[in-house]
Amino acid sequence: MAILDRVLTAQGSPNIAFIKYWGKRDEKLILPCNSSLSITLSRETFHTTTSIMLSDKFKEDKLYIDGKEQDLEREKERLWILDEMREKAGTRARALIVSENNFPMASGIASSASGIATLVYAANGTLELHMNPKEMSIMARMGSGSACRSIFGGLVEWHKGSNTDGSDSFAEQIFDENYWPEMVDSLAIVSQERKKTSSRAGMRQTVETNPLFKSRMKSAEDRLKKSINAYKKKDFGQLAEYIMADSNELHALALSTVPSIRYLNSASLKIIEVIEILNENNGKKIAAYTFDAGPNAHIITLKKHLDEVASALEPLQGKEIIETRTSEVGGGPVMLDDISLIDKKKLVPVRMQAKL
Ligand code: 2P0
Repeated sequence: MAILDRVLTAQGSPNIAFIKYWGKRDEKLILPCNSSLSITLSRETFHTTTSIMLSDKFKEDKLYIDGKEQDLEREKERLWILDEMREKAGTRARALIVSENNFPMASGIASSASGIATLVYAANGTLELHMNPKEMSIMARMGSGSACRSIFGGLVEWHKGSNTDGSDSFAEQIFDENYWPEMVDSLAIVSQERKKTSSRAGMRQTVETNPLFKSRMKSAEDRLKKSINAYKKKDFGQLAEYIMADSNELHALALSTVPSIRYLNSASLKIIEVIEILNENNGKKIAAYTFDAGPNAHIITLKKHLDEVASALEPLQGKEIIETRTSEVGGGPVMLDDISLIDKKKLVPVRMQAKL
């Protein structure tokens, strides 16, 4: 039985992929061509908070993100999973959903991963579906691929699976968030603009036009296995090599797609150079850069090297780099009992989050 006329609130966080998901074998169910691997970021640093209220009295669904009402027609590729969940729960009650991110959307920080994972988690509660994390990850995957990984904390693998119905394409926690507490992601924000090519369109173009894509599937799978092994041994140098190689492969693929897609900008390239010089001067890899579908640099390092990384990037601060935020490895989504983003009388958002 769904919970009606009451607000439930959940909070989740983005993830950063070490081995990237890029390319689908099924566009509707979102089945990937390769498995991927990520760490979930800490909710303390980056989060999406989502309140949901279901009611028989509502005539239609409404969604507000960061205070702005969204055009649901434009969001239907992601939000069809809400109907799936309602059908499972046997209710037609419409939903008022209010969601807030404490980081800029669509600039290479995984707002759709965080947003969809948090929505699935909140809806699972309000619809009383009692889905387990694996089932939630499958549901989240159908909304936005990388969202399936944000259902879990720690180091997470999204198994590509081979079934046509997607039943074996789900995320799984490999190590929890306490396994390697030294690990951090220092995000250097160099742009807050919306990207020109969405990930969805970008990966479709790559699959359709890029002859290099075939070899990517094998290299990603190999690198994924080796990365899990390096993480298990806490061999940062090895892991850093795989993280940077995979990011470079993704952006080389994007560049060689027709028409060419460029997610990195000149600030991103400068950061790559700084990290390479830093590693060279240390005689070993103490930091790794990785970029999603945007120019912002995620610098993966260990807490003991944070000062060195910060000094190396210092000349770019206030010029190329707008702001840096450092996150530990975080846990999966949670319910928040004492927060509501919905003004229950006016049925509009209550604004409460401070932006980065
Ligand atoms: C990833 N990215 O593994 C890769 C690396 C961006 C670069 O997953 O079409 O928003 O909704 O499944 O998950 C971003 O793509 O795409 C992404 P859809 P999604 O994190």
